[in-house]
Amino acid sequence: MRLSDQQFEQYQREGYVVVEDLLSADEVTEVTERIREYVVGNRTESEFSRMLEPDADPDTFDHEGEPVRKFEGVGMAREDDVFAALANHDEILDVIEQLQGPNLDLLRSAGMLKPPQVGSEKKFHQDAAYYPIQPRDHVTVWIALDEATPENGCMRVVPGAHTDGLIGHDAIDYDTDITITERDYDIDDTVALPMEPGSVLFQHCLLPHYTAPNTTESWRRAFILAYMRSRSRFTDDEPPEWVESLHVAGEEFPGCV
Ligand SMILES: O=C(O)CCC(=O)C(=O)O
Repeated sequence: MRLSDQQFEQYQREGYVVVEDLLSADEVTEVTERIREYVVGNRTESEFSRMLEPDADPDTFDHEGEPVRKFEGVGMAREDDVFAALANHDEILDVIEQLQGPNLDLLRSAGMLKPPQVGSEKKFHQDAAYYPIQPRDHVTVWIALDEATPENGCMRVVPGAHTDGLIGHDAIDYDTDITITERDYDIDDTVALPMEPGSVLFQHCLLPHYTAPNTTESWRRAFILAYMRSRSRFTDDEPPEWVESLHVAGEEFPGCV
């Protein structure tokens, strides 16, 4: 799998590219079902942190564990066979290698679930702001597991703004939920990226993006993977506790992340 010249140029110029139908329907079903097994407690072998939707009434869901907004942990891709297969997916890694070179570490593995009606917004942010890492060019992979639409909170990006560098962010309620405060982006600055299940967005870590609340009756589930070059280094002496990495391809380098 290779991005065409046009797709590669779009990634460089706009900071993102969507590859349609990269995952098969069976792969999408497998990942979606595995997520559900964890959120309802039928599986426990993989360690991850979970965050519930603040406005959800658990009684209105088929299972009280369902109104999870996100669950996250690089360990998921180490310990769970389905998430490990996804993190090592040949075609995803082909594109990442084209963008980042052959030596790769996984930086993030997360299920991002916007439940019907109560799925909340994710405010404008750059993924790079969460990670004190140089070079600042890791790639976030956002995999649609359901049809993602403007109404249920598809990804919205500010095209080309990754070239502005890191913009000031502040924490909203806690350190792991931050938003851009140095600029006043709104929805008119964005392009909506509706996607079918199995389509995959490759996004530069400096690209500002936003997802709206889910106001529909259907789920908007996505899976996120993020990859950096194995030669990346932490810029802080003590990186935040949520930063963890897993080597996935090519060489490892002493002293690097
Ligand atoms: O999937 C979403 O709604 C937003 C996810 C996102 O932008 C992130 O976690 O960085």
